[in-house]
Amino acid sequence: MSDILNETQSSQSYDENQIQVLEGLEAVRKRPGMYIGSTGPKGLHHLVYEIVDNAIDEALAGYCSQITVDILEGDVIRVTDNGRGIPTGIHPKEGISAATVVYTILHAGGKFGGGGYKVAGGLHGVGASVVNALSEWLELTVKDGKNVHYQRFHNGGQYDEPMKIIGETTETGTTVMFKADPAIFEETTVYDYEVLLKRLREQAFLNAGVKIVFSDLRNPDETLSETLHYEGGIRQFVEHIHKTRGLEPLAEEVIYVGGVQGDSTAEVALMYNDSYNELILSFANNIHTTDGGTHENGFKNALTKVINDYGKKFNLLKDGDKLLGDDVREGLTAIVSVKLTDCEFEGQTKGRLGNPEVRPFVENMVYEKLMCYLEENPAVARSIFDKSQAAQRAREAAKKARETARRKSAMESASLPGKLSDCSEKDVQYTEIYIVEGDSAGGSAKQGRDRRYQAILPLWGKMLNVEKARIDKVYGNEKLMPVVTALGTSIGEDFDISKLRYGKVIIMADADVDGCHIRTLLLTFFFRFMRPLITNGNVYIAQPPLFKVSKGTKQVRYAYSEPERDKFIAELKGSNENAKIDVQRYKGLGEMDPEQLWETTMDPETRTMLRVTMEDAVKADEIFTILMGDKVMPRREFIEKNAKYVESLDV
Ligand code: TSJ
Repeated sequence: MSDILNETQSSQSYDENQIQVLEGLEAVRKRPGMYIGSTGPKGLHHLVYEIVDNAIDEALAGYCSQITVDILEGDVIRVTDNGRGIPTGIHPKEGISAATVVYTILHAGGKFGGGGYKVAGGLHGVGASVVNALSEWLELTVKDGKNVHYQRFHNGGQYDEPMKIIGETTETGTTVMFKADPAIFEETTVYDYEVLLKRLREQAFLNAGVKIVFSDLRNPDETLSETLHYEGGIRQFVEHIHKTRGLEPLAEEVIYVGGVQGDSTAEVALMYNDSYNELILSFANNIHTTDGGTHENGFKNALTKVINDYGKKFNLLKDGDKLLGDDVREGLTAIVSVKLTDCEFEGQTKGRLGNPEVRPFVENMVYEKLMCYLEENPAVARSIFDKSQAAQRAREAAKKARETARRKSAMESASLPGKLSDCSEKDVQYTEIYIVEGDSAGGSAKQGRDRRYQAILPLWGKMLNVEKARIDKVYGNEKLMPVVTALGTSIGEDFDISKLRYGKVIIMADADVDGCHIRTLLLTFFFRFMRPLITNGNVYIAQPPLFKVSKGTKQVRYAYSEPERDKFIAELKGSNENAKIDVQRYKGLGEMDPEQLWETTMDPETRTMLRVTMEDAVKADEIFTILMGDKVMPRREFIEKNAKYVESLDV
């Protein structure tokens, strides 16, 4: 910002500024998705992150010790920091307050959350104008140690008066208060406390020492509040994950390594637990890189190399024997966080870090420092090595089990499961498989389907506790094996997407607790053993209607939510207040006859389906871990927090 301030050019009038402002911000209002991803709940929450990120920058620059975030009545957000305060002096080029510039001029390359983000001493205010553009109103208050400056914007960034002084103060800081515009966020403008809490907590972990006080003041009878302040940074992030998931750590302390190269920093915190799962969360400039990238690859390479070299050095590993990446990452929880002056985000969802120089930087740093740590802590080193070797042995045993299973199925020659009703088409471009829980629903689906393109696989048998099961347990499991053979891809290391027999894999289950369970189980299973199916976008969740609203036998509507049900009731009633409207609540798929099921849920022309994202799968995996894990406390906490989800569940 200071280089903008140094430019000297002729001032413009307020009128001219207003026009320029409206043109810039109008572009944001016309295509909000380009700037915040979506206008759904995700985009709504993004507004808060964007404002908070600016305050965090001020904290990282060393000028701010506390950030306060409040959800006020009416879903108004207020963010306050005790930093230097956005500069309020007159901007020489624009002729208005610099703070007004931050809020009304769209910054070049300021694509939300990505692009032109800079750490420490960099580009403050990116995104503030976007939030302003998408707000019904926004108020900015800046304290500079002398005066209190104030300005109000309305209708997406318009203002009637310039920034003005409204009082005196000895304090410094910035306060932003805004109300998201319901005309933009049509679906909802209601914030989810847990969603904001999770992200703010994550930011507090990633920026050690930054103190964030988060409160929800919407309910006058019950204020929710949390102070998020972690001097231990990502070390505490790893501890937090273990605690909330009920995982038993292998060693007492979290291992932490970090380094600096030029303007870049990298840090890694890691810990092993007694589960068989791997969880690596990576971040670049505090942005979660869901698809990993060069920083994550550098870390993984280093870890594999360190543990192998350690084994060789201390004669724990026989000549020619090698531990693979999957072996050394079994039961690992790790956070990888890098901060760079310029991040390149790649891939369709921009979820992967691309900077090539980051891989060797992280790889060398982790290799050297982790090797040092292991040599200084032989007991910890030994427990990690032994665990990796146990994983390697299990992998070999699993391979044998796989080969036996393959031979067996080849001998029985019944390669496709008996309950599968296959489709006639073979081209995966057109085919889909419905995985259906419950025999009666399976029957309706089988009769209602288009047999040319739609295959039906009803599921039966007891649930498998995947949490404590290694991959060898999947082979021979009566519930999951039919899914594996029907899809044709195999699992784990053997997974081969080119063998997939259906382009769409659709989970169809009731909207009740059992349905929830089967969805969670299948998503967790796909996430752990057939992950490319999810990243490739092949997995869907069918959306059966919840209500049938009818007037007589001719006028029938299907509603997928309660508001929709009420809308249809009103429409069918029309002006005839006495009309008899029949409302049927579907408790399960089994209550629908084949025609209804086809019409409402399976007909590609009329159905709606949800495509499963990695995020959904990660969530399912988390829920599964907690529900099936053997720790009582996290499970109880989870059930208390998610009472709605687990309503009648007797765990
Ligand atoms: F961007 C924003 F408006 F959304 C926003 C900015 C929101 C919040 C809650 C805080 C902030 C913010 C910005 N807090 N602190 C600052 N600091 C500056 O803008 C600043 C102050 C002084 C100097 C300087 O060089 O003297 C430079 C900057 C960038």
